[in-house]
Amino acid sequence: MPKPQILALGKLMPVVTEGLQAEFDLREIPPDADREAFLQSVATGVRGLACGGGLVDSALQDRFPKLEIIANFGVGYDNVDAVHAARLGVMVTNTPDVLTDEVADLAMGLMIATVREIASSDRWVRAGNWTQSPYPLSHGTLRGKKLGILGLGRIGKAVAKRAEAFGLGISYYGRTEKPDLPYTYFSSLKDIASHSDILLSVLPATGATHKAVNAEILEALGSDGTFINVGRGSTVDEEALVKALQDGTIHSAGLDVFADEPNVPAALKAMDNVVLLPHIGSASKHTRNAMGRLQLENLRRWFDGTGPVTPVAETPWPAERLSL
Ligand code: 8YV
Repeated sequence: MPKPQILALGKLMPVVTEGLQAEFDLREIPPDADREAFLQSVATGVRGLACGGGLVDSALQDRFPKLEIIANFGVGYDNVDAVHAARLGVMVTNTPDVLTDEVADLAMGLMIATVREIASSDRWVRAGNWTQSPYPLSHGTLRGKKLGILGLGRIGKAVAKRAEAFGLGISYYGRTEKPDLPYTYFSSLKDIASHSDILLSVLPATGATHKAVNAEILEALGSDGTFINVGRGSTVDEEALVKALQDGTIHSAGLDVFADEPNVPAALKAMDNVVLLPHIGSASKHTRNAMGRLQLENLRRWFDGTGPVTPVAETPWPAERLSL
């Protein structure tokens, strides 16, 4: 039996490439090749896509008549049109759980770095300012503060658990209330923003969350408020965020994700009350390797017939397809 043909899209972790080379007929777009011509040449044979980034929209999916599975690297799969895949009967998998704690750790670090001005203090020392005078007292503190978490999924819960240990009052916003959890629920984004000192977003990118954090929400957060984002950049109106930071509508922000990565607005780079990270929530060797192993395992298990480990909600397994 010929090995199933898998097409690599974007950059894969070495652990994934090595596994795919050993166990599958792996096709990679040569760096100097004409992408279109290459895709055309493999289109009729491809049964699986291993995605390390890039859009897998309906048009791309339609090019592969034998496509069975799209194995995405990352818990977020907004780059994949999973509804279209479901209609085609194509399985979509992601890499949840293995990155939860890593991202939650980073969220806490980013929050503390922003509120206690760690990055700007570091710049202060390097610039030689300490020999002239002590660093000014930080405007913010976590002591006695209220944290509002947008999106209490796996990562949001892991953030909440850590924040409890820091003594923060915790509330959350999401589609549904989770009565088994000891945190205050808000069904309105504006209400949780008014209630919170720090608003921390783990929201995924969906039609419903697009630019959900807008001027009105930032205004509700208020002039002492801090906004932290480790979810997706598209969930924030970035122009409104820049303006809110510039005119003091909110106090500070810590951002790991942006609307147009890797491009970060110059206005944000110019501000000292903003901590900017290059989307590194899950980016340790340990965790990225674990994500890679899970991506590979999804492909293995699909093709050996035992079923994917982590199918996304739109393509449940084993089960009936969602009726779309
Ligand atoms: C990754 C992420 O950086 O898992 C996600 O959804 O945002 C990150 O862990 C990204 O998917 C890698 O391309």
